[in-house]
Amino acid sequence: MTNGKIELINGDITSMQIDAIVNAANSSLLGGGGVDGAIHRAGGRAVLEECLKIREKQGGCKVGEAVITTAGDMPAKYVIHTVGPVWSESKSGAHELLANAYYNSLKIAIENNIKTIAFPNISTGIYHFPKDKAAKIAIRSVKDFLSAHKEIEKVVFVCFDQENYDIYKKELALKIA
Ligand code: AR6
Repeated sequence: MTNGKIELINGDITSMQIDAIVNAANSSLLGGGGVDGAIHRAGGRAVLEECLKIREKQGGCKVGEAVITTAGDMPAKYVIHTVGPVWSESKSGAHELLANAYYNSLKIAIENNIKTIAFPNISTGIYHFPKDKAAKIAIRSVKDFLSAHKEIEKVVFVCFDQENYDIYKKELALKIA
């Protein structure tokens, strides 16, 4: 499914042939479960080694920020590691931090001459961000960035579960109508 420069697929982000895939990492950059675990497993040692170097230099990655490494053994060229917020009903700022994660991933992409990029549904797994709210933020952030920066040619939302796929399909279709 395509909506301008935005594409939607249901699948595994680690197998994507694209300039960069985004990782829903944590601040340690040492790997974890979910998509982070899958990316480190598929990318191999080279991904972790570059993460370790970034840790030495800047001590990890703050929530809403992004860093870049090789994609190691995966078909993509780069992994952009960003850290989404843990959902909390009571704490304000989660929406903005999630938008920052998308914005800063796209910003580091253009700084590295990346033209095509794939995002997982950041924060909607282990971090429990409500999927419908997260999809609206993701789509809004990407659309805003694309209208201000012409360098990016394609953004793919990669949904791993059917629920997220259906939410994105509806949201993106609504925007066309
Ligand atoms: N390809 C695409 N999407 C995937 C894949 C995959 N191979 N595997 C899972 N997803 P999560 P978070 C989806 O939990 O909520 C880690 O431990 C998944 O279905 O990976 O941001 C990190 O180290 C969900 O929709 O990330 C952090 O500690 C989405 O990816 C923490 O989890 C995000 O789910 C980050 O939590």
